[in-house]
Amino acid sequence: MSTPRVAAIHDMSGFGRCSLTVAIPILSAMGIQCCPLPTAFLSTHTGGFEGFAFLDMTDELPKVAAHWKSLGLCFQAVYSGFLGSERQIAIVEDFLREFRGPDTLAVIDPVMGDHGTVYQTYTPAMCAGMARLAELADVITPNLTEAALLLDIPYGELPVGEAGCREIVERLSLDGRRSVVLTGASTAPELTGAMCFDARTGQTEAVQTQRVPQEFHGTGDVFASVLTGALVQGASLPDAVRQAVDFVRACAERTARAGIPMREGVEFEPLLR
Ligand code: PXL
Repeated sequence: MSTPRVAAIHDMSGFGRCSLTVAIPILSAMGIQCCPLPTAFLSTHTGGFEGFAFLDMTDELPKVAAHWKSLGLCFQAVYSGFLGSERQIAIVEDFLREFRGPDTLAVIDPVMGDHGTVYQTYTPAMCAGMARLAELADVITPNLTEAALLLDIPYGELPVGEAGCREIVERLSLDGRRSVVLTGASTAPELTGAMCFDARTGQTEAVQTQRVPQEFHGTGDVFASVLTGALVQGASLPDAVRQAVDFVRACAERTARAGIPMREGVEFEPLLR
């Protein structure tokens, strides 16, 4: 069997371990060819840094898609995350329509914010567009902040606890047609992980691990990259979520022990093997 191929539509941030600097190494280590479509080039990510350089790549995306189409490329998965402008939403929608075959998996990480706050470069129109884009997904991977934005309810009014997380993923499933993996979902104070709704089975399941009592930047990107890799390898949704939860926990534990500043992301490199 040839090496599976994933189109990864995220930003490239030079420092801070997120998006493409996470997706490329993780997918490669999982034996998957990662073909990046950078949505923007930044000096750092926008969480915890000020004065970052930001080059919007919107105009390049359709040219990349057209060239790839002329080469007859196919992808086992299209995996999108942080977008650089409102116009990119329609471009990613077009990319999905162009490149989606009957077996192509569409994983959309609706990256918009964290800890109840929307990221600096996201406008309300971009958030509304992200919700529309996410309707095309087979699997979405929101955190709690993004779940509130997708449901169009204030962060403080999200349903809470294990029952609340179950309700959130079921409400986000588009009547059971879309799989939902809610990250940062916790069923007990000492635990964290994900709550997932699997559209293939109709089952909702919590996947939990011991909480590392510290926040880290970029864990959502590490999580969604491992999840995408495992799904492309043929894992079931709950098994892919388990792999992602366990890998993020291992990275978080190591990073906390090393005392690395939150904004530098998690030290996943030593654990890639
Ligand atoms: O981790 C999500 C993310 C991705 N890309 C950029 C970001 C963020 C979150 O802050 O700023 C550029």
